[in-house]
Amino acid sequence: HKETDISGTPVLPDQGRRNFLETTAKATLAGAGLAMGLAACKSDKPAATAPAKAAEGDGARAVAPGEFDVHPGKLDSYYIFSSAGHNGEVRIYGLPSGRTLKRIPVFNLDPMVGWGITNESKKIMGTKPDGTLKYTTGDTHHVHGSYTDGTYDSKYLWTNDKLNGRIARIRMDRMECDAITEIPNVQGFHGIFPDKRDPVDSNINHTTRVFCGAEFHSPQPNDGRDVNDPTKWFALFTCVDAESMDVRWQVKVDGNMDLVATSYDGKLAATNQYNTENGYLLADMMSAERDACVFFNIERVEAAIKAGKSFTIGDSKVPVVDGTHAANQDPKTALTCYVPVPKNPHGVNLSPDGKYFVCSGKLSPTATVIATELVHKWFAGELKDPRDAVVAEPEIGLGPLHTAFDGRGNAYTSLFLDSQIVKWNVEKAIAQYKGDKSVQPVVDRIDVHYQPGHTYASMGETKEADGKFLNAGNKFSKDRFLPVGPLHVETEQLIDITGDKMRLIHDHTAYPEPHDAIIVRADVVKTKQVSDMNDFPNAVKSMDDNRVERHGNKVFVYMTSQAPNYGLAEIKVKHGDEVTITVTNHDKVEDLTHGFGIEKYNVNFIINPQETHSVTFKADKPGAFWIYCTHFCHALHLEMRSRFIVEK
Ligand code: CUK
Ligand code: CUA
Ligand code: CA
Repeated sequence: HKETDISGTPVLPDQGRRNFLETTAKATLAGAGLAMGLAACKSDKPAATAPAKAAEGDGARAVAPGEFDVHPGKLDSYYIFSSAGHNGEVRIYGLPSGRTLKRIPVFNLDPMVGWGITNESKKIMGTKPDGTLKYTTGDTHHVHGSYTDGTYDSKYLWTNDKLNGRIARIRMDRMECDAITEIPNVQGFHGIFPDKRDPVDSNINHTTRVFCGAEFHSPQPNDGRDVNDPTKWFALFTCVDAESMDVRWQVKVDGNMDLVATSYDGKLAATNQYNTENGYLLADMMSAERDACVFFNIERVEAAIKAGKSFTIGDSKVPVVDGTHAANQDPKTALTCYVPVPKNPHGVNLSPDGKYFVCSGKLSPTATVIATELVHKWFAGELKDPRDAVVAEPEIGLGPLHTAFDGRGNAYTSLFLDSQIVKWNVEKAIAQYKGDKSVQPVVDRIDVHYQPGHTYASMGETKEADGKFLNAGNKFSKDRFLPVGPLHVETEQLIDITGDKMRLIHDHTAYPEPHDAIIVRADVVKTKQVSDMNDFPNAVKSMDDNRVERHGNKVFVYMTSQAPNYGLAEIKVKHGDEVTITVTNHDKVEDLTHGFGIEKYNVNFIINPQETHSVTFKADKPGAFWIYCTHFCHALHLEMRSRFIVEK
């Protein structure tokens, strides 16, 4: 197997990586105009004081063959719940194997499941008055789970749709999307994070709110009247109710939002801002030396809304409060605290002990450590300058994006430009910032392949961070897998972080394009393998209930499935009828899913054991059309058929 450089010239393996990096880094710098932004770095090398990086595959550190194998029939010890980017779905992988376990359709269409085809899924996705879907695309970036006592409770996952401004919820017992809410007056809804307890009521020690950041500012209201007036353009931070999925409130902010993190005490939500300049153009967005990480005082925001200090925008009924600098000058009443951080940060992550928020300056080779306690002090009027909440700002390498934690005081930051994960010690970084020149916060580096976006650790976003596995979600795979044409698969790399040195365990593929994920201990996750028929209000409960009912030109077909038969061998309707077919799967055996497809009618969905799904469509083609089971279920699966007869 020969490695080639970007021009196709065969080269030695290590050179291949280096050449590629240089070419990509240069292209990235030139293309995005980052050279200008990085002027402050003065060097294209990691900080000179950093320890030399250990070569990948170093014999002493290499992972022994089979060390992390999950043998046939054995189960993984962790789940990864991952976003899928502009594919619009959420995915589940097993770790350490990297096996794909499930793809959960959310904002996208999925003909296997019938997502976007069944009436039940269309109701969740949202329809226009004519019954067709309002949106058929989405862009998921972040997936986060609901919390109880500071760790995952396996109840819900939430994900964002950056493209159409929607938040979706997945119920974890079935691992299916059960609610989607469109957030008013936002564009570029990017960061999302659930709270971990109530800010006031100490009895509520679980998630009840989900916070959403909007990355793009837009005219408010956005009805065409103020498109040319920059003063009318602003972005909103949104709170959604975890149970009802209703939008509770919004906060007007200066600048934009990117990612979101929340404190363990329920009192703070944070979001990094890279466009404090409110720029429309790249150069404008990079013009300020510092941007910010803005903290929201949740208790005060909700008190302000209760006191009626809110307004509404356009047709939206959602109360909005003013969180801008100008309106929040007095710390003792402020709703927001803007902590300055270096140029265009990307990512904000909380340490598992809850003490520090880490916000990386994408265009600065640093990570900024902000003490939770000091942000509280600022809100109490006991800290003069929000910048004083910064307790460390170590130089860690080029293009720092996201930070993960091992629960032992170490942080792991993805370095997009350096194509590395850098491990650094938070307390050492604090000591260095205080003036101790003898400490070096960076303790290890590992090459990843290539250009990592998010990195995340096992249970790393909970109080139970266990420091076992770290995943690097890389944006370029180049030469890591068999070539499959111009679109490359992405590389997910699993790293062992139990020792002093990080060790690369293996690569697994991911169809473009995951961004973020969480790694959850397998024993935490509780799912049902067979549904309860009573959870489906339209279930055809008895095998004797198979029937066709006509109401004018509307025909309702009620049928069952039980391997290898459908409850009706024939369905007769008239050309032009509106047909609704409801199918209940009476099989109780785990894994005994049936499919339901109608030839030429573009109808296709599955029915898991004890579940019910329905479709509605127009019988617009006369003739006889086979209905067949699309999901392999039985030795007589091919014979599992029925006829759809449309009479002229
Ligand atoms: S983002 Cu993609 S690498 Cu949307 Cu969390 Cu940073
Ligand atoms: Cu039922 Cu295949
Ligand atoms: Ca900026």
